[in-house]
Formats: sequence, structure tokens, C-alpha cells
Amino acid sequence: MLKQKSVWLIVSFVIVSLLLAACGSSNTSSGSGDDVTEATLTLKFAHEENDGDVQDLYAKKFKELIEEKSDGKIQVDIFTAGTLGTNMDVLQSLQTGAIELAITSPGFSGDIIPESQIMAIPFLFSDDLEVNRKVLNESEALYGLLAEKYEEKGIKPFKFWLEGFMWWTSNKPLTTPNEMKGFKMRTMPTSLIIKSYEYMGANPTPTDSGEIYTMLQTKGIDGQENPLFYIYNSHFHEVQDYLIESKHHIYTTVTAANQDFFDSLNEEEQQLIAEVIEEVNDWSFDMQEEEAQKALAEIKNVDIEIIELTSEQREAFKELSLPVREQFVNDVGEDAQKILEILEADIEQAEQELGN
Ligand code: 6CS
Repeated sequence: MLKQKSVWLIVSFVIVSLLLAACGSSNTSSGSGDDVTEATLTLKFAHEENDGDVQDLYAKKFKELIEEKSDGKIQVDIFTAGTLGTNMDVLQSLQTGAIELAITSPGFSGDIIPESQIMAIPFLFSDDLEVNRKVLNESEALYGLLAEKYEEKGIKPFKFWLEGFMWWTSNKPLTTPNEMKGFKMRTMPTSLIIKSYEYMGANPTPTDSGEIYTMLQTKGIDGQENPLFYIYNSHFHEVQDYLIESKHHIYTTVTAANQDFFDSLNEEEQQLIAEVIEEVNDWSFDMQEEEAQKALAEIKNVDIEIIELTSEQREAFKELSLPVREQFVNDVGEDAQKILEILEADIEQAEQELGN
């Protein structure tokens, strides 16, 4: 007998497929009449956030540039969070080719690409965003062995990129491991994040992103982690007493295509898509920084206490979280170890090159 989870997965897959079928196929023509350019390709581009969030601004920039540079021959339809099911459904749709492009984050891809959980290890990346930018742009670990793991699952990762530091919001100060004990911390569903918080003494509670606000309000969870723009746009600061600059992690994500779809394109189309993603990626670093600054300025207007962890305080949480690295290697295997070793070296090298 099929388990309830499997039945639910099949049902949501059928719903998403029907929805996408209603949106049309990837080879289409748009408009009619002499003054309208015939579109030869329509890309369905899904992401995990809401209208106006960082991933949405990224997708809109991609749409603007590719439609302009292809003289309207390539068109883009953007799908925001929830419109094609959960974020895990989006990843599945990318894998099956029901959508052509997506922004997909490691917090949701652990079941399909276990090695991608490396991006969810806390305190692994630098506390300097420029260093992290360099690593995400160039890392041999990410564009070598980790990229192969995505490709084995039918997904072509173009660029890894970041959406800012993760901050904690909470209903009590979180400055020492003692205060973290039993704390109901909302997490994304990937098992490595859950284990990391268990090591830090918390009671991690995976929750769908659409439920976070209500769960905070009703005290079903005590707090959550997210970049500033997401905290502000989702109004979490309105139902939390503390905003903590913990720098325990950065929010990373990947812009990716369905591999078969990408392989089916001609060289010119492939090059254009890759070039535009490169351009949007460069642009996105300043964009996410601006969004973070705007959000912080707004949050400072409300009644919430902002705490910046000292490096000693961060170190105490880091120490507790360290076993998750070994657990990642034990759970995922030999290649996970290689990716981790190369990534650690890439981060160290970037730190040295940028003079940290
Ligand atoms: O916490 C989450 O679930 C969400 N956070 C971000 C920054 N993007 C998408 C994700 O669903």
C-alpha cells in the first residue's frame, strides 16, 4: 500500500502538471500582428519567494534582460512561491522538465540532492559577505563535484548566489547556548538544518514558509532564521521581541535549468541564457544588500530589540554545531567529504585573497 506521503506527492505532482499544462508549452509564439515579435521560446521560471522579495527581483531582472537581448524571441513567465505547490514541488517540476528554470535553495533540495545540504551547514561560510560572494561565484567545490550531483539528477546549476546573512528572530534573547536549549526554532525541511539545531540544543521545528507568521503569533514556534529582507517583507518583526545578528549562516541559493531542456536549445540560445544569468548574478549582490539595508531601517522603527552577537558568543554556538559536518559526511558519503574539504579550502583561500 502506498504511504500517505507518497499519495500526497503524486496528487500534488498531478495538480502542478495540470497547472503548467494550462500555462502553455516552452515553444510558443506570443502576440499576433505585424508589430509584435514572434516568441520562439517561453520559459517557465519558478522561485521560492513572494512578489518583491529578492528571488522575485532576480527573476524579474532576468526576464527584462533576456526579453530585451533576444528581441522578444525568448519570453519568461515567472511563478512566485506557492503558485506551483511547495518549494519541494518546484524542484520536482524542474527535475521532470515541467518548468524550464528555477531558483532552488538547499533548504529544500536535500532529499533529491543530499550533497546540496553542504550549503546548509552553519558557521561554514565567512562572516564577510564579499568573501562569500567570491566563493559562490568561483568555488571549485561548487562548480565541480557539487554541480555534477545536480546534473546527475537532471538539473543544470548555473550560478550559486546569496541573499544575505541569516538573522534569528525570537521571543527571548539568544546569546548563549543555554538560552537556545529547547528553543522551538522554525527551520526549512532539509534534515541537516534540523540536526544542526539539535546539536545547538534547540528544538527545531520544520514549518512551511507560508505558516511561519501564524506559528510565531500563536507561539507554536519561538523564533526563526531568515535574511533581513524576508523577515521584514513577511512581517515577522511584528510578532517577535528580538532580532539577532548572529551571522551563523548566509542564505544561499542556485539558479538552475532542466538539463534536457537546456541541452535541446541551440548554441546561441544556450549562450544567451548563461550570459544573462551571469549578469543578473553580478547585479544581485548589490540588490540583496540594498534590500537588507532598507529592511533594517524599517525594522528599527518598531518595538524590537536588536542584538549583535560578539565573536565569542558566535564561537560558542559554532562549537556546538561542529559535529554536523561529520554527520553530513557519514550520512551522505565519500563525495560529500571531498566537496566539504574542497569548499573549506576555497573559503580559506578567498579569505586570504581578500585580506581577512
Ligand atoms: O525560510 C524560508 O522558507 C524562505 N526563506 C527565503 C529567504 N527564501 C525562500 C524560503 O522559502
